[in-house]
Amino acid sequence: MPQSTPLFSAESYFSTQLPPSSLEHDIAGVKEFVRRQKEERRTVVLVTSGGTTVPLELNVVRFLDNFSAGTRGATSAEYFLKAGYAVIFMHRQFSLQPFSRHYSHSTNPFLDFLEIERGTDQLSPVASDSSPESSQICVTPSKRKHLLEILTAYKAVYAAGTLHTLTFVTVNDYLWLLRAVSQELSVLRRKAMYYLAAAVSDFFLPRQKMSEHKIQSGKGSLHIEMDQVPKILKPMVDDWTGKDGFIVSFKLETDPALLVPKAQTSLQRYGHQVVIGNDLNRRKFEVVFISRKEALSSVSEGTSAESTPPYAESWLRIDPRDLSKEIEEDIVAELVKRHEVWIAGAEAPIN
Ligand code: 9Z3
Repeated sequence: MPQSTPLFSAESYFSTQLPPSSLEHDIAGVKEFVRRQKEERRTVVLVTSGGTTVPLELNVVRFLDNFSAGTRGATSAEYFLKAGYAVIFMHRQFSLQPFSRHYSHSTNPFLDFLEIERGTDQLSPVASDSSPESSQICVTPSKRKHLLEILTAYKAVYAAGTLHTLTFVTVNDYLWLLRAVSQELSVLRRKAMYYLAAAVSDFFLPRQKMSEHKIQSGKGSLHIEMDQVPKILKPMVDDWTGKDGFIVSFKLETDPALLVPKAQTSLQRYGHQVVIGNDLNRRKFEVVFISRKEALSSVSEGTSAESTPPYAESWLRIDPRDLSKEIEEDIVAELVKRHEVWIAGAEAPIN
């Protein structure tokens, strides 16, 4: 009978896997950011975004990756900022970011809407002068309105200091950062929201089992046995955030029949506030909110509870043909409403 490896608990994971070298520095930055937001009495949301990698070697040449461009996280972060939240944006290095996402190199390269206006050469008025001093860079007129809107929002956020960015690459970086950031943010108690949109690998290779150098070919097929990534939502709810945080996780499935049951199981198992289920191919225009029924009783109508007790199942849909609308706008509006109810339900007043 094959021997099964014991599962990693969160505790055994953190006692055997090494923290990223930038952790201390990153957390000092988060501490300062949270201190300032607390002083200014803002609500803060941690948004995680993008896929996590699983390296196969210590000197990494190959790795597995999880699907995610970071659209959900980057777009949602913008709507949270617009709603007055301060945002800790923890994302996969090089995945999409709030504001700059509108000008992604592949879908809307910014060089394509810049134009050069050249001055005239004084000595030879016919030839145009291509020196940098006499050239101006302008935005194509048709793109100006949109750019101005984005740039204005971006500059306002930076002037207010309400966006703090952190990066991860591997699932190990992600887990260490998530724990440390959650612990820092927990000082805000119910005024902190955790919006876990990053695509997190379910499996990983513990460093003790990794080959130091590049895995060599020549021995036929490659067999790798991976361990399960510990289920960190439970300690996150109970310990890291002291049961006070408003925690929203995402459940990604490709089989529509599994979406609601898996989201319900997740909520039941971890006891957090909301699971948002999304089908890979429909995620841009349809999501389902799963939450406990009693938690919804004081939220305004507008979402239809139609599932079996004790869970409320509310579908949020937009017209897939309307490209000017982003579903994240409605997701964030709904969560902001629910978070207000959560804050109002605190036993002791929150500063
Ligand atoms: C999601 O489900 C996100 O909505 C997407 C966003 C990754 C689908 P894009 O970045 O995609 O807009 O391209 N994120 C969570 C996925 C996840 O890893 N969930 C885990 C699970 O389903 C645990 S919470 O088991």
